[in-house]
Amino acid sequence: MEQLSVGEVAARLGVSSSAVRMWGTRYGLVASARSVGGHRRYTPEDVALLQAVHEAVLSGTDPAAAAAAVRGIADVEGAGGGPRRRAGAGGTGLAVPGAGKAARGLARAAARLDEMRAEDAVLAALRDTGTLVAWDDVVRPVLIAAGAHWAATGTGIEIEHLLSQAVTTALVRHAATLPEPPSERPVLLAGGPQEEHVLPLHAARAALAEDGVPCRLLGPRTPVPALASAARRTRAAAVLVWLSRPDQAAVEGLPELAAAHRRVRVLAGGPGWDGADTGAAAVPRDLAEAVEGLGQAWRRTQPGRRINPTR
Ligand code: B12
Repeated sequence: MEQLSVGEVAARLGVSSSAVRMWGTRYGLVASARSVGGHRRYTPEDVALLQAVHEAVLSGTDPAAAAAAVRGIADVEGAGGGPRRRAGAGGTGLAVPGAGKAARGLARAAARLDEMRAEDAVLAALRDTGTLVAWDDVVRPVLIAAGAHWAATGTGIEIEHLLSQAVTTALVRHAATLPEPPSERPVLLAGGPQEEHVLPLHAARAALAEDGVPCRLLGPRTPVPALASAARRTRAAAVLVWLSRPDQAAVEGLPELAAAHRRVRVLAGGPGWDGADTGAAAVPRDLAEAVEGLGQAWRRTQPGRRINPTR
């Protein structure tokens, strides 16, 4: 097996030797072998990890998050006893720096592709703390780590898929245990016309259910005319369109949504709206703000109705 010196790794990656050493000390990506003379030697696995961090730096991803993510995966992949094994049986899981025990448990289960454990971890957090806290403290850190790992290495998509599945099921199960809200003037939640990402919408639905607010989730890739038609037919109190990436068709469709009927409130949620002209549509910054805005719009349609939040 070919092992490289610091200088050889630097030449291969096209960076300085000091950058390689700096990544080593700062992100824990050190050479795992030594030459006979005691000098550091990088194995092919070490070089692959450094390469991943380097690509993350070039693509603008946070290098600390990328390093933590690739190290976490390497720990799990090395759990058979290879040189990168750093933890007890099964490794440390997808690394979520600074996160609490529940997030680490979820990350470990996801990295091991243990769907049931991952689902249970999310469900337990939802029941313990409610959706807003569970989403921010447990679910989001692990999703971000999974996304950073994929961006840095181009691998681990199976972990992201399994994690998405487990999070969706847990949010649906949690919402299903809550009292059914009244059905009139619901809130509609939809992904934009090109959008596959809908986990934030599932989180919003669970949080709204905790507040007793009725809602319909239309899911990914909802064409604007279909959403406008659903808003009209249900006399929706509000609609939220989620975009994780920019989508001109969604921006151009906002007036059509606002015109669906007289009293519909339109919210544009997600990083895909950054910099877009959203006109009169409100732009919530996070789940709490979205749930607050949607809940308020619904409550305005319910004169005299007493709301009985469960959290
Ligand atoms: C899970 C996931 C998937 C799953 C989605 C499954 C599902 N059912 O939703 C699958 C595998 C389908 C997927 C597909 C793709 N994905 Co993806 N995915 C993710 C991942 C890991 C989590 C997404 C998520 O739910 N984020 C929600 C939270 C966790 O995001 P956040 O940034 O913390 O949220 C901020 C705000 O949005 C706000 N906020 C948080 N929650 C909420 C809730 C509400 C209601 C509101 C209003 C605000 C709000 O607060 C935060 C602070 O600003 C992200 C990584 C990431 N960092 O988000 C990538 C990510 C979004 N995906 C990405 C990409 C590139 C893709 C693909 C194009 C990959 C491909 N080549 O096919 C496709 C997209 C296909 C499409 N047409 O949409 C990129 C997007 C980069 C970009 N901006 O262009 C990301 C960021 C990964 C990365 N690091 O590069 N993905």
